[in-house]
Amino acid sequence: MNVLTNEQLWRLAVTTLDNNWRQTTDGLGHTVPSRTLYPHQWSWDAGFIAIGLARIYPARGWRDLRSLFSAQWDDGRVPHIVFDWPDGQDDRYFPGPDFWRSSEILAAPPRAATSGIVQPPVHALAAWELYRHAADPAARAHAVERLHWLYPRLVAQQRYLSTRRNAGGAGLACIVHPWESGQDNSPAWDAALAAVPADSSLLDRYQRRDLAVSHESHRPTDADYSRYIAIAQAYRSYGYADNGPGERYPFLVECPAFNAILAGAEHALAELAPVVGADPGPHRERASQITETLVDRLFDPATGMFHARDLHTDQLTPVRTVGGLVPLILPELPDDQVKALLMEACSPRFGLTEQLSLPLPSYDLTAPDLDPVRYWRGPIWLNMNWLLWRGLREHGQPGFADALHRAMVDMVRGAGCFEYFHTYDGTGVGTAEFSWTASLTLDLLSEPE
Ligand code: 9WN
Repeated sequence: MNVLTNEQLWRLAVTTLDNNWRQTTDGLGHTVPSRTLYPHQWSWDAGFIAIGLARIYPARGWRDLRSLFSAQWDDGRVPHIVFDWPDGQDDRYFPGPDFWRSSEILAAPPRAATSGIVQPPVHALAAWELYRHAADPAARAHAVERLHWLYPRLVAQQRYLSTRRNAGGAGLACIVHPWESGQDNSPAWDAALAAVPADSSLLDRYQRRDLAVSHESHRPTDADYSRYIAIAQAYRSYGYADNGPGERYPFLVECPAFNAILAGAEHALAELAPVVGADPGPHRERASQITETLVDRLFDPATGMFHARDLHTDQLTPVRTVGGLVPLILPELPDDQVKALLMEACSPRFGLTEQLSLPLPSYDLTAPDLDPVRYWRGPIWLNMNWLLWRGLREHGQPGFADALHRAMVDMVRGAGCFEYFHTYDGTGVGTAEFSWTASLTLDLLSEPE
């Protein structure tokens, strides 16, 4: 692919999002992450997508959020996938509706079949970006009207994550499946996953669909996939209830990026609350509490970064992954942790400099098991770097922020809107025409260095 000018890159990103828009029969419509690999609506993708749509088609951004939150469960959980088709009628993605069986489990099923797990709550931030970029009085009025609908649903989502998912009892949300982190195959989960037996017979019963459209060397292994299925099945077998004893959940982890995004959502809600006549105070308090607990429980002074805590063993995972740098997005992160994260980001493990040529990898560059093309085990993701860029700006680091901005835009300029990028040369890996790469590129181009 030729290196694109800014105008060409902008057009490519807009076309990618246009091609991935899907009008659904219920009239709502949404953007799919990818027409081939992920042909439905995904939760945190919808948030990142709306952030870019705020720059070109805000009404569509609000529709994406509306589609997702119309499938919110009564307990406040926002499912990680909203399916386009009714139960069992399509097999383009596994696990589909007939695996998750949301309609059998819920007393009041939402408008669509969904999965039963969640993803990081980036949606309040997306709503704030849509609101703050509303350019004229009509757009602002539309945003206010949309917020009156969305704000209570965002609050319910936060309540679900902060209470029902507080399995560790300290006030952080736990994840019950690696897919809930959004960084599915990250080495951060290896230790916790090793305790889950890999039952290969599950792959005789269920067929992976991802390998039909992407290369085996880029995707999680069969052993990990069979663990993913077993963990999801266990959660389903308890009706996706979150109040059982810990042993019920084969995987029970506190993820630093997930909880940083949870606290970030409270900050965004504090901005949005006055727009709908609500009190921002409780949101600010919760943001501060989560930030404090995150530092207490997930920061390791020995490594100078954040790590996931396995609630079964009460141990922090030793590996260093990009998710452990994401708490940098938090405005109230104490100076000591900000300094430590900057030092870690600038170490040979993540390679941040003011002259960097490629954005930060998903995994420690010095780790012997880094794989430059396999899913979350080394390659570069635009959404994680976009979060870090926001964190660098938040903490007064314009030199690093601008360098990272340049590296992100140049990588997509050279490779196109791929799902992720090769650790060492930035070539595109995974599925092409990936929505959040397109949308966050639009955000970056709209916010020059
Ligand atoms: C499982 C859709 C999703 C992203 C995740 C990414 C990947 C799914 C998969 O794709 O996960 O949810 O099948 O691998 O890891 O972050 O939301 O783009």
